[in-house]
Amino acid sequence: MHHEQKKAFPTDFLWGSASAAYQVEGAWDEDGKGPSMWDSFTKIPGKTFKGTNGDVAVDHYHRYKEDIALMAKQGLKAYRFSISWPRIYPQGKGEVNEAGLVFYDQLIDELIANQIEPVLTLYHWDAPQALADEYGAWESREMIEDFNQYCITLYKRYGDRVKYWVSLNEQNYNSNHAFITAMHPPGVHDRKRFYEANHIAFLANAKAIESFRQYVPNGKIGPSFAYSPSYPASSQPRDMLAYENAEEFQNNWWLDTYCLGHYPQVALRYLQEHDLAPTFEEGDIELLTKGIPDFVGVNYYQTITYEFNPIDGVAEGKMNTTGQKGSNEDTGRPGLYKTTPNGHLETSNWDWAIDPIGLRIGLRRITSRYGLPVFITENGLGEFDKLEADGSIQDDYRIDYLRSHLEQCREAIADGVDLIGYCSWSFTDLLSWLNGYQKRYGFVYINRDEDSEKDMRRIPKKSYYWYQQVIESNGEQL
Ligand code: BGP
Repeated sequence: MHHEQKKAFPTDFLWGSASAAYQVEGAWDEDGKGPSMWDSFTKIPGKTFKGTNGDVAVDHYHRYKEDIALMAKQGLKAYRFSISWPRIYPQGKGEVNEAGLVFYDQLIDELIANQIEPVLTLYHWDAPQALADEYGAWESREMIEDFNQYCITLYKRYGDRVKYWVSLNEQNYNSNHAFITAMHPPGVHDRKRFYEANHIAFLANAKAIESFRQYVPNGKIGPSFAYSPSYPASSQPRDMLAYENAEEFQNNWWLDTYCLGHYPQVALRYLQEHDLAPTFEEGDIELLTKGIPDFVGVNYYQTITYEFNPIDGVAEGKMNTTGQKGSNEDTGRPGLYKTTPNGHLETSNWDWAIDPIGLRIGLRRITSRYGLPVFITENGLGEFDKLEADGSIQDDYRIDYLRSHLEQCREAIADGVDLIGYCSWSFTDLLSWLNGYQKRYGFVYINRDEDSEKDMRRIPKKSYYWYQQVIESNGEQL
């Protein structure tokens, strides 16, 4: 008789949840912290939803003990957070700010005291404004060594207690918005500068990993990639070609370079032909091959479907940052591809396709192509939540989202994916870079909105208790 093997999560699976410094900490100018590029950018009128910024955020800087107590009560096994570079180096380099290091000492120690594995992100977009002023941050190769020195400081300080490290968070998504859509700092529309800055970020990532080997030899490190696996809109060959183009330019451009140490050939050739290719200097190729990670960090929210886009076709379309369903516009590169809604999938109010099987597909693609372990460093649903009169938040839609994605993780593990952990986005509600506070992701509701900080009370949602029993049963009870 055929006996199906029981599908299960490994016993040491890291059941986690995530955040990022700028989105939770607040205390933007306290204890010697210097300004980041986001501190400046969010103050420019019209850049963020209702002019929101992270000056106070959800006040995690002052309330981290309360937040960690809630993590411990939930049974969380891992917490992914990021370090604010200008809290450590207010000027980006040079003199180190001891008070900044002490804050993260305390955070890490508190996590460990509660048996929660710290997962430390070195860079989640908040580069020091001083380096932007001095040499244009990611547009200069000086960034590589300054980032390396900052990382070495953290390796030396926390390497004894932190085993899991994320190098760059969503280099792809961040540089796309920084240099193409102009929605992230420095707010530029220039594809050539995009490829140049992105190349420098690859080198910085590789350099940081090379140093990691020396200072934290027993640790594990990898970048977190914003992974939206591509689908073709149809089996028409020209849609298939558009899908291949998108996969190459939107995904493999990063994944291959991280994991294989070189750019995908056809895409590189196209960029050379169009005077868009990044500038290679001597030693670049060698450095990239030294940056092969221990795992691929995956931030998964959705798949994206592509179709043929003529040479005079669609370019940048507007992105839904209001939660008004249906307001997202298609976006593309003329002659290569354009996005199109996938009629088979439901979407969130921010028009993100909900596709749990897409996660399984993505995990398998990474496994087969690179043979590396995977760590899901973000996955979650941003939605409007309602604080009921009885003080509860009934976020069943979020439970459905997370459950269906975890079911596909279990399938992927059975398929042979070496999945070491899963961090939901996010633990508490927090500031969305472009969508304010109304697009909520947390297990824990924060009582504040765009108009008022209110009391910032922490209230566990229904999903908090659901995840609690998921962890307790090691994923058997989803
Ligand atoms: C990722 C970022 C996170 C987080 C998340 C949700 O791109 O790494 O920092 O913001 O997406 O995105 P959003 O807040 O735009 O809904």
